[in-house]
Amino acid sequence: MALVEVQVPDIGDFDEVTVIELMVKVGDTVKAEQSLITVESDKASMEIPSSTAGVVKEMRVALGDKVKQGSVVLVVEAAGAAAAPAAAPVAAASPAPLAAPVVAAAPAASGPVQVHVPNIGDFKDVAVIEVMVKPGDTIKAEQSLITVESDKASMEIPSSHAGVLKELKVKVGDTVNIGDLLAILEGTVAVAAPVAAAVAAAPAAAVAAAPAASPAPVASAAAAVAAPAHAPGGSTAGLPHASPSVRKFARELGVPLAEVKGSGLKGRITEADVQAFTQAVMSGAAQTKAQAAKAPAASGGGGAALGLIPWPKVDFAKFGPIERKEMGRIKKISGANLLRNAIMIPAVTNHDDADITDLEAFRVSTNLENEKAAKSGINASVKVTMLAFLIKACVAALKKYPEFNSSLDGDAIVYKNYWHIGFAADTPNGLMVPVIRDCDKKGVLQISQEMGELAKKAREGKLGPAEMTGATFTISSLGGIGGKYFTPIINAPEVAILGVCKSTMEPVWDGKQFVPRLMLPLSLTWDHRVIDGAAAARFNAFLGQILSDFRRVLL
Ligand code: CAO
Repeated sequence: MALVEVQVPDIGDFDEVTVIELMVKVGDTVKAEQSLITVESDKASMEIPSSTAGVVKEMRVALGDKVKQGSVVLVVEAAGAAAAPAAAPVAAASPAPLAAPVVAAAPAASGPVQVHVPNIGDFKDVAVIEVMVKPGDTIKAEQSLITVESDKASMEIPSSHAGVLKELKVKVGDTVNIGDLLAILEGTVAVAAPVAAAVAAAPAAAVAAAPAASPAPVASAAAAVAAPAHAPGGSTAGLPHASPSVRKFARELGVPLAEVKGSGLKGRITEADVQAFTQAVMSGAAQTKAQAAKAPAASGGGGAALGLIPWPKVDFAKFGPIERKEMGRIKKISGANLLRNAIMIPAVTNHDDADITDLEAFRVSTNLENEKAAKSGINASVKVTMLAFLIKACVAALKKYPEFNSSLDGDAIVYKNYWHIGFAADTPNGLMVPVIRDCDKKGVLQISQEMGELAKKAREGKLGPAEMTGATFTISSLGGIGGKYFTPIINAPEVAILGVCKSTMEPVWDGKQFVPRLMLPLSLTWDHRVIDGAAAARFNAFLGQILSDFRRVLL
């Protein structure tokens, strides 16, 4: 089988263009005419097709490379008779007279002048995807008026004259062809030099009819786009940075491209980005702006977007005296977050009990010793709370079951190799979640001290953003208040949260008799997309083992 070098065909007036997207890789099987790379100038982007069917053996270009006519894009092991002679330059017989001006110089005129779509090569019915001017604008000759796009290339169409735009004859979504009336200008001045209007020959259109075994089918596959050679101004800055085929792909899926984050060169949006965005929206991990605008408010108002019946409107004053108070900022923010997390996460809660009899005895004696030492001036008094032990125990469990220390990112699970633990703090302004960083590297005393400081700051409304972000797991303790079990709401993008209630002395059967043990109720809520029930039961059981014998933390 022959090795064929696929070259950049005649790309018209362009001297050098930048490779902005690689659409194939070594080992891929490509068809003749299949797009291989996307190249871009400041006025147009186009996909370069393969002249030959076969298997990609070698890539000769990388993202960011500059290429021109004749540059070798890649080497293909040609499939059978379809192989074109490797020596034949891809664009050798390119038919497109690209540099030739297609809009002749018009004589100077003072009356209205019609601006038509110039010769855009083989393109037919190209879509107008952007209108860059509006009536009343003063237009320079060669200034870009609109951007059109086929499935293989996009280009800006320049004005043949200078003048004031009186009427625009096209709008976004229209399709245009050579000769179509674009605009009417007044007070026009002819372009001194012949206008090198956009000329484009579809890379694949001409070759479509060429038989596979044709000795030189590649010539007619030449991609050729010539933008105005010296057109000033105008850019596609208002458009998302993406190749025509990606834009078409996004349109087909109904994806708002402006909301997709590009991972390609210079933030260019790739097909994979559009796919990832679609998956994120479909899985509920992300929302389009349109969806967000329809989303229910923090109070649960609305709900139409979810197909729910309207929120009941009741005149409470009819039934007795009332007092109405607007919610504070923190309550509103946390309310909106809690609502989203409650609706979007398929959450399940496992309840369990941990025997903390020995741990509580140790905690109490530690606090007594600390107090004594502080009184004798040996060290500052730090009160150790059960929550600090719980944080340390949770870190050990998170290390053993790393999926609990992860986040969902589209179809991927992101495992974090750091253990920053958030704890819910009840404040006069509402619920806040300060974060203690690197709990794996800190002892119980240090965690207790930091927790005290952060809780104080939270109550005083002095927490900074850095002290409330980056948590990998959260604990919500109602132990100082009461209750038995509850179902905490996961703090997205975390995937689990531990709720703890007040420990109580209970009779526990030790195999021979009931003995009094101090039991701590645990409620672990987890995201079923990432975690299974069995893993959650194991996590709780392991946590219980550690809390009943804290030496296990060292194992
Ligand atoms: N069982 C029994 N007693 C407990 C306990 C438990 N699980 N946890 C704490 N206690 C005791 C403490 O030992 C302390 O008693 P002493 O004063 O006799 O030593 C008392 O309860 C008060 O503890 P605390 O609440 O001040 O300290 P903490 O470390 O347990 O909690 C903080 C700190 C900031 C988490 C807590 O003050 C708080 O704000 N909790 C509320 C969290 C919350 O609102 N969660 C719900 C979120 S969902 O809306």
